[in-house]
Amino acid sequence: MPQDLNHLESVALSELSRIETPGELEEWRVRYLGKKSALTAALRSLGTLPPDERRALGARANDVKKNLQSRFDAKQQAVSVSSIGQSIGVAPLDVTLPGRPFPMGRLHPITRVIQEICAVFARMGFQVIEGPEVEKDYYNFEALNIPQDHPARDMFATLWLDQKDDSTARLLRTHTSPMQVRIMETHKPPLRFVVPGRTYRYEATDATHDWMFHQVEGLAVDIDITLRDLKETLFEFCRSVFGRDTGVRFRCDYFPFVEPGGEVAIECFQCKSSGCRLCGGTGWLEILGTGMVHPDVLARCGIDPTVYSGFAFGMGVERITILRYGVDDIRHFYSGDFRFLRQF
Ligand code: FA5
Repeated sequence: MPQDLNHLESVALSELSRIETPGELEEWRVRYLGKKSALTAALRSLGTLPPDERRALGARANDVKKNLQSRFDAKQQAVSVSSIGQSIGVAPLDVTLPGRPFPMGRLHPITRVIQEICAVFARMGFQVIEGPEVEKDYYNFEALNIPQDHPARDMFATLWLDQKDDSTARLLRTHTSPMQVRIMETHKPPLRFVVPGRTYRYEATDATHDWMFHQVEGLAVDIDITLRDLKETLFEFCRSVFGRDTGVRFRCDYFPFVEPGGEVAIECFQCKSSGCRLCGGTGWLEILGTGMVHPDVLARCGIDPTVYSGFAFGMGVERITILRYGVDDIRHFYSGDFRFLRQF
């Protein structure tokens, strides 16, 4: 009987030394340490032996069981470590290797320029507010002194959402100026607001025109606001965004909702004002329309034009980004081409 136990122990240990997987190890445990194993049967049969034999054989059987159990525990640990190593495919793990680079996302250039524009005006005391892209005829046109059939509607080729000719007809806003009216209807002067947002026009595209583009509207209403405030605010804006050395041109223009009206243009970065495809040969890129808020518009919004005056402007964000970063065509911005976008 002791010889049987010695044989059993040496066979079990030699099999254990060749085991490599958790499955094989479990089979081994059932075979040598399980309830139906030869060792368990030997321990159970001890009661049938005479006392002397029982003591000696019992001690030996328990030794064998303890030895097999402790060798099993050690093997179980080794097998589980190596199976983790295999499953992650790195054995051993080199913790000194540099980490894998994580591709960083970035803001679209238009988003960045909108944030920059708003930050410049925030420093001058303007609040930022947003408004609806689906607008009513009333806010986009009528309240801005552009009634039905007014020729100035041709300045804003419109994408209509309703087929009716009244002030409730819905459209995709052609400019951010409707927000002038919404702000003046709901806030009391003094007012200083900028409104960034998307605008839409039913227009053919070229290097400086798209059918969807962004504007930032500006509105300031207070006692004693003059054209001088308007010019100084806009020149300060141009100096902040384009630097002191870039040429800025201010000249008269017509918009029905301002009087007088004007426009600001920046010298073309591509040809240095000598004329090229980008600036249409003029040497200048128009970035914004502006003017003193028309007294009729103030009155329509419940603000007394004999007490208050104000200025407004609407700037094209894509045009400013073109000039800021030297982009040669507005259509790059929404082409979804990562080779273009990764440059910013
Ligand atoms: C307007 O939209 C007026 N609402 C601006 C205004 C506001 C005037 C307040 C007076 C007082 P205009 O159509 O010129 O004006 O557009 C303003 C700016 O938007 C332009 O100077 C230009 O920078 C930009 N812009 C106009 N059309 C396009 C277009 N199709 N694609 C890209 N940018 C455009």
